[in-house]
Amino acid sequence: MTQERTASLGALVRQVVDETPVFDIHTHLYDAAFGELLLWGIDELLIYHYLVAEAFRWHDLTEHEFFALPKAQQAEVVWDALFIKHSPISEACRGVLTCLNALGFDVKKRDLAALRREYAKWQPGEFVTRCCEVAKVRKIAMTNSPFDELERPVWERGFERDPRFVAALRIDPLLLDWPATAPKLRAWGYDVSAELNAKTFDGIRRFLGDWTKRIDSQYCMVSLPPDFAFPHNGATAQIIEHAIMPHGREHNQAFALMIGVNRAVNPALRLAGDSVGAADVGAVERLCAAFPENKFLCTMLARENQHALCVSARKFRNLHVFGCWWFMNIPQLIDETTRMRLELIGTSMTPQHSDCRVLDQLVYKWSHSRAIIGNALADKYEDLAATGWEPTRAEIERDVHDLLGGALEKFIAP
Ligand code: FIX
Ligand code: ZN
Repeated sequence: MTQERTASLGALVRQVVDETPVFDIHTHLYDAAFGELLLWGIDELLIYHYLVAEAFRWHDLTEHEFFALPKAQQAEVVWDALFIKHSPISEACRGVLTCLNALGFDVKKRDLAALRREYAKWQPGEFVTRCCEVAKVRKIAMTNSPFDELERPVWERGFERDPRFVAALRIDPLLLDWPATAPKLRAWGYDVSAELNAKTFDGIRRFLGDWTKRIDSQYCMVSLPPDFAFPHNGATAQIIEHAIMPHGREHNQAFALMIGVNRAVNPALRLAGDSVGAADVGAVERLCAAFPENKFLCTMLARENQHALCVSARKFRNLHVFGCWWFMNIPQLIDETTRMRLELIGTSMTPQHSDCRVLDQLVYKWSHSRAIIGNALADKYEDLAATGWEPTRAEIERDVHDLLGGALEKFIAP
C-alpha cells in the first residue's frame, strides 16, 4: 500500500464517520410533545449541570444563592465565570461554543444578549429538525420515567409520537428505593407490598409490562452506584432477578446498566453534585452468566472499569458495551476507550451516546465524538491496509453504520 493510498483511505474513513447518520442511544431529550421538558437554547446550554459544577469553582455565590436565581441570571453567572473571566477550555465549555458556531451564531463577540436574540427567532419544533440535521442524528432515545411527575401525565394523556424520538423505560426508583416506590405502584393499581415476595414481583412485572407497551420502550434502564452487587440479597438484586429478568425475556427488553455513579456527594449542587466510583465488573459478568437468555447493555462511569468491561463483552455475547458516559465524555478518554474497544471487540459495540439534556448539545457531542471515532477507526483500517487487505467503501459504510447505532439496533431486535 503506497503512502498516498493510505492517506486517502484515512480520509475516506473520516468522511464516512462524519456523514453517517447516528442513532443516539441514550439522551435526556424529549419529543417536542412534552413541551417544557424539551430543553433548548443558550440559557439551558449555560446552566447544563456540567457547566454549573465548573462555574462554582470560580464565582462566590453560595449554592443556595445561585439556585435561587432565575434561570437567565444563573446563565449570566456561568457565562461570566467560565467564558468572560476565564477562557472556556473545558470540554463542556468548548461544547457550548461548538454548538453556537455550527448553528451559525457569532461566538467571538462574547455577547450573550445578541445570542439570546438569535435564539428568539426559533420555535422548538423546527429547532429539533435543525439540530438533527446539523448533528446528523437520525433517531434519539429518550429517558422515560413513569416516576417523573411532569412526564407521566403526558404519557397517560397520549400524544402523536415524533418517529425520531424513541422511548427507553427508566426505573431507578424501583430498583434503588423500593420502600418508597411500593406505595406509588400500589396507588397506581398494582398489587405489591414492601415485602419482596412472589405477589410483589408479579405486580412489578405487570407495571413494567404496561409501561413498556404504553411508551413502546426499546430497552429498560437503570443507573447504579459503584457498590452494585450481583447476586445479592438486597432489594436491587432481588428485583432484577425476579422481575426485570423475566420481564426482559417476555417483552424482549434488553436491560441497560449504567454503573458507577455516586449520587449527591455534594447534594447542595443538585444535579451537578454526583460523583464517580470504580465498580465491580464481576457483578455484570455474573448477571450475563446467570441469564444467558437476557440481553444487557452496559456503560461504566469509572475509567478504571473500561478495560475489564470490554473483556467481559468478549466472554458474553448477551452483553453490549456502549458510550463514554459523563466524566468519561472528554476527548482524551473517548480516544483511549474507543481505540481499546475497537482492538478488543471490533465494531460489535456502540462507542458513544450523547447523554444530551439540551437539544443543541447534539451538535457538539456528535461533532466532537465523530472526530475522535473517525481518527481511531482510520488508524485501524490503515493497519488492515498494511497487511494487504483492502477495505471497500461499502464495508467501511457498513461498519460505521454499526458503530453509530446500527449494532445496537441489531442487538436489541427480537
Ligand atoms: O443517570 C443518567 O442517565 C446520567 O446520565 C445523568 O443522571 C447525569 O446527570 C448526566 O446528565 C450525565 O451525563
Ligand atoms: Zn444519562
